[in-house]
Amino acid sequence: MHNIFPTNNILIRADKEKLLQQKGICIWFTGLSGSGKTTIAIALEKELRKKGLLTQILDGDNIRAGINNNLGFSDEDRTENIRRIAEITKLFVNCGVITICCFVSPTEKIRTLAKSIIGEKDFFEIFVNTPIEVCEKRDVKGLYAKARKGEIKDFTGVNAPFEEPKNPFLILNNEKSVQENVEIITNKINA
Ligand code: ADX
Repeated sequence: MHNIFPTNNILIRADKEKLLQQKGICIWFTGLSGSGKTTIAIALEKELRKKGLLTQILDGDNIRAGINNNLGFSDEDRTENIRRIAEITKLFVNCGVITICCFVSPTEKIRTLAKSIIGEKDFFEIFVNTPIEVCEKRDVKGLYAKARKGEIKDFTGVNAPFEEPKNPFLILNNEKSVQENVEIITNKINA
């Protein structure tokens, strides 16, 4: 970076957290498309709102429709997708916001990148461990059917890899209800 001088902490984070009376953290959901990341995130946001906590959801389809609309699903593009998202997340977290990220983020390398940008102590990785058979049966967006027909290449779980997280903060089971999973999360993060 030549001739670039980033300014840090225009107003310090602690001051913003005091104003909001909460701590900024990142809750990072990883899992297959259709695993339920966004559904759980929305229910979690509602629950945290009831407790007076300020949150922001960042979600794959929304981010890819906007700031990342020039990126596809090659390994390189997914890495750039997650890099930008992690930088955005860091801004929210430094503002004291509970930032709920819903991204397939299919590889250990990509998730490690996110964690290193956001900061290990603020990064809570939650694996939405819904088996591919269940995601494929749901197929809410019709993408699994397209991928099986060969109409989408590099589709995670079908013809692109998904590496299960090795040591996540939490693993969620799809046999539990959304509300039960929300309760597991709020208990674990002490919210
Ligand atoms: S990531 O791999 O780069 O983390 P991200 O979470 O942003 O993915 O986007 C995933 C969403 O994009 C999926 O929920 C799905 O709706 C859509 N999608 C379209 N093509 C693909 C693909 N080849 N692989 C995975 N998801 C895809």
